[in-house]
Amino acid sequence: MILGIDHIAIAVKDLNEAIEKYRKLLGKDPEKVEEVPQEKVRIAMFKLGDVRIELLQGTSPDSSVSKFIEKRGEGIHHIALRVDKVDEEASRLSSEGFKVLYSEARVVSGGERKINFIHPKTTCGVLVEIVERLGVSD
Ligand code: CMX
Repeated sequence: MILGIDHIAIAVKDLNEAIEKYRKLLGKDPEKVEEVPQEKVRIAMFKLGDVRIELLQGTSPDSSVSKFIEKRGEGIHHIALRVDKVDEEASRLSSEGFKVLYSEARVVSGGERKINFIHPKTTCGVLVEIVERLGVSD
């Protein structure tokens, strides 16, 4: 089941500079800055009510975020939908004709989140992440 929007992710060239900009824009510090090696990114999460803004920088030239910036420049990279069970949603979406990118959902952030992605070609040009927050109530 889709529970709501978890976060909106913005691809940036320089995470530290982007954090400073968004700290001023939002008037708060990020709740978390971390590397997600499975996705070859460093991220900063700013929590705004129930939704987060995620800033993303690729950590290598073959990172999908680095390739995105190379092709399109900085900007909105994906929208993440919070779900209760990521594997069930991936199966449902796949059976509805959406292209699910990972055959197995990935557990990231020290076991905090389990994620998968839907190819933008099947979602009107927007990369969609589905995310289950494991053992967290907020
Ligand atoms: N949003 C919308 N369109 C995108 C896109 C994005 N984020 N990334 C790529 N595309 C488009 C490209 O513009 C291209 O369109 P055209 O064919 O019209 O030129 C098409 O999709 C294919 O693009 P590509 O450059 O060939 O890119 P790849 O096929 O190599 O990869 C994708 C695209 C979506 C499969 C890949 O980025 C992916 O696997 N993403 C999921 C993982 C991910 O994004 N991880 C980083 C975030 C992790 C996190 O938040 O923790």
